[in-house]
Amino acid sequence: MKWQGDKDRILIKDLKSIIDSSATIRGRVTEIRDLGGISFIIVVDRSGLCQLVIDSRQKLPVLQSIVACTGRITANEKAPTGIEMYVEDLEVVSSPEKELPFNPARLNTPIRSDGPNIETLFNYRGLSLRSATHQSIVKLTSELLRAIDDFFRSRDFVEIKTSKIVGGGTEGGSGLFEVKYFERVAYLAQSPQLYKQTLAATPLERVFEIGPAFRAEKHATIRHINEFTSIDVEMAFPQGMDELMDIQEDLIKHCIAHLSSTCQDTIGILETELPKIDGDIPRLDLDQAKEIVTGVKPTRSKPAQDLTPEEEHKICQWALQHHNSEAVFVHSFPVSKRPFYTMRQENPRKTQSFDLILRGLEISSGSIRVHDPKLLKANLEKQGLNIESLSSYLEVFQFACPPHGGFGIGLERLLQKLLNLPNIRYACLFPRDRNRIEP
Ligand code: AMO
Repeated sequence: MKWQGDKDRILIKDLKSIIDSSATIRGRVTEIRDLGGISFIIVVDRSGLCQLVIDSRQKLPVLQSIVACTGRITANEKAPTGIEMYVEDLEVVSSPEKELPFNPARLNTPIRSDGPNIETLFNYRGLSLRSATHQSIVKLTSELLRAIDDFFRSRDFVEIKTSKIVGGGTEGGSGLFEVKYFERVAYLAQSPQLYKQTLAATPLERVFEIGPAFRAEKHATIRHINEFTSIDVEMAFPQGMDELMDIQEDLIKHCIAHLSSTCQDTIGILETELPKIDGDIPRLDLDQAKEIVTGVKPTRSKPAQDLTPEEEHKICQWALQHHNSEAVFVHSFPVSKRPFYTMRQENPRKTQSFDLILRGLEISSGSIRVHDPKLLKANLEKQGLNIESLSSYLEVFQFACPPHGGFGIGLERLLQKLLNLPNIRYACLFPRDRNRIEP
């Protein structure tokens, strides 16, 4: 192999400015059509694709080879991008030594639940990521992260990264992964909840973190994974739950606007549409939401507990029909359904908590937090949690803490719903579920 460096390389997107001259491109072979005398080969690089025209008597590269091709660039309306290269020299830099299980170009179609087998796609993730469809999700995710980052920084939030090896759980119901930590057992963090609260209690006041969160849940559904990316937000002195919901509403609208101006290519490839949110996102008390979807008014003796997945779908249909919004906030969940750090309302059976449901799926949860150490201790005791293991967290409150609150959004669920993907796994690079830790 004689790799010459890429000094003489030109990116495919720049070929249109040098029509009728000679150039060298480097990239990957994604399609080959042998028409007898001549062959058409598609080569892609990070900037686009180019059709090569080559004499079929020459030894042709095989699919997925990495090539360096030199030739004359000409305009041709019939070529996929309006230009093509008449190859004078083609060097194969690297070619597959193993048979491909599938041709990644065959995945260049919108993602549908009855599409190619999802397990095969993830078994050969390195290959499926070579398709335009899967790469476009990666690019859109990168733009989404930029939009989130810009949004929070422009509102005085400081980005933090906290440890993912922790001494205990924070999120009640969901399970913990154990890790051997020298002579002790440690756990993978379910959420940065306690750390973000600790930071919001400092004069920084406003923080956000985008990082991994681990849940040892045995679910096998289209909306659960065991490692997800959590977008965590925490702020001191919020003007109640409404300010937290306002911030989240502005964030979602900002993300949709940013993606719609930067990612039309991806949206086109996926043949999808970003969610519609005209005007305000409606905000419903859980009891109201339950009554809308079941037709039965919850009572004091039989209060609403939560929404089922079917009810989450129904409440979004209602929001679209009545408010032109594919998103809806549901708030005021009962104490029994929220973690120990959640502040109660004047009605002590309800909490100052909320979920955002987008296109039928809960994508985030948030609340005003308890900042009184006595109340916090009482909650921990009531829930049978180990106060000792949370002593350094409790000290944050014992040393005085401002009122504060925040929320956490699952990045992959957000992507799943923004792009209408049939399974959360398509929004992950390398999904982790009950049956998969490879690749
Ligand atoms: P919660 O446990 O509701 O709240 O999680 C917040 C959001 O994280 C995402 N999520 C998941 N995504 C994919 N697979 C999973 N198994 C999974 N579990 C959770 C969801 C969910 O809405 N500390 C609180 C947040 C807060 O109050 O600030 C928390 O973690 O999108």
